[in-house]
Amino acid sequence: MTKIIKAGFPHVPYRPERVEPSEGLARGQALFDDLERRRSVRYFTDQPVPREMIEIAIRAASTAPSGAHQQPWTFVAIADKGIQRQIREAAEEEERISYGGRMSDEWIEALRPIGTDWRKPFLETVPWVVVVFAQHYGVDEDGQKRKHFYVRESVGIACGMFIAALHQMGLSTLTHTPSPMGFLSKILDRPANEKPFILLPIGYPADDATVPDLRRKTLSEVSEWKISDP
Ligand code: IYR
Repeated sequence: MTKIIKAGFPHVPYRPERVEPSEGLARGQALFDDLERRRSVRYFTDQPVPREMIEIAIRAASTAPSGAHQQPWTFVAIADKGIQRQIREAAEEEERISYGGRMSDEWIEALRPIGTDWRKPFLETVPWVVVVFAQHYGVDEDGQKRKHFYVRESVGIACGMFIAALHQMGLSTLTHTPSPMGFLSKILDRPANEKPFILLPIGYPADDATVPDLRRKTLSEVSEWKISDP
């Protein structure tokens, strides 16, 4: 086969599965119906979750598009009660200060329906905690720094895909952002080019788990359409 070169870089043919619009719509509807059932969960059981499920979710997340294909993320997967306790204690220490005055009144008021406070017991209950780190620059084999582009966008998209993959497998999670998160770099011994991005406790919801009775915005509330007249 002749090699394809575009702009001086090797290309390979891209032949995704062909899907008719009717079948595409049915698949989209099924995906939406499933994603629509996802909720952020704060009450978990300690029921074990096989490592392979976390591995496949990380691989799914890592298919995300990223600036210059730099894949500027590291998923640190923790199933260690000692480390989980350290994370809980440090997170609660920061959150106690945040809820005790570091957060604005407006912020506290916005969180009222969510019912959160400084206590984070789920960090110890769950079988897995995954901390996603954003690599603000890369480091070559020879120690040279390489700038990364669109880091927050890239890592944000990867996290969304990670959450969708967990949900698809029947697992629940919560996007927890204890602030500031510097303690995670220390506890998890991460290098200077990585900054903590999001912390996700992962497991099965408790039998008596509840979630706030909230509604999602409708399509018309979240979209605006510019379509030429036929
Ligand atoms: N980081 C705090 C506060 C918090 C902030 C937002 I925005 C939330 O949607 C939920 C919580 C915490 O994790 O409790």
